[in-house]
Amino acid sequence: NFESSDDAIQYRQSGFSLMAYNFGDIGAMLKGKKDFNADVAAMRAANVAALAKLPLEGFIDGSDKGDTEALAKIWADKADFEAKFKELQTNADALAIAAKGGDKNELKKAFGAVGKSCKGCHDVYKKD
Ligand code: ASC
Repeated sequence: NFESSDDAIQYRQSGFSLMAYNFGDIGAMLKGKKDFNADVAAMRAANVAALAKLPLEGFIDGSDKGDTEALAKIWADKADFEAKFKELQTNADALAIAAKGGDKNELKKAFGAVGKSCKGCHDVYKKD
């Protein structure tokens, strides 16, 4: 278990940072900002799927206080927050499968779905 709210905040933020890096790299390839490499995309997508499983654990009670952009609404509407997080995990799993499949159009669609999950949650539960 976490020793403190700060530890929990650091844990979840680390997960989000790693996810953003791996997801962002797929985006850069899909947007032509760098050469597309299907093997790299599949590796990145697998990372996103694994990383999407982690941050939820860090949203412990009381950790709305501290160096965090998480809004108190997360804890007020925890069931909805968790449902949205599960949706991200499902979409991230689908992203990993699509990337492994090698069809770039399927990858684009799956990438869009994950991005919507990120934004959908940020719009409601993250400070802007
Ligand atoms: C990213 C990232 C996010 C999401 C979001 C998608 O790469 O860091 O938070 O995508 O911008 O809308």
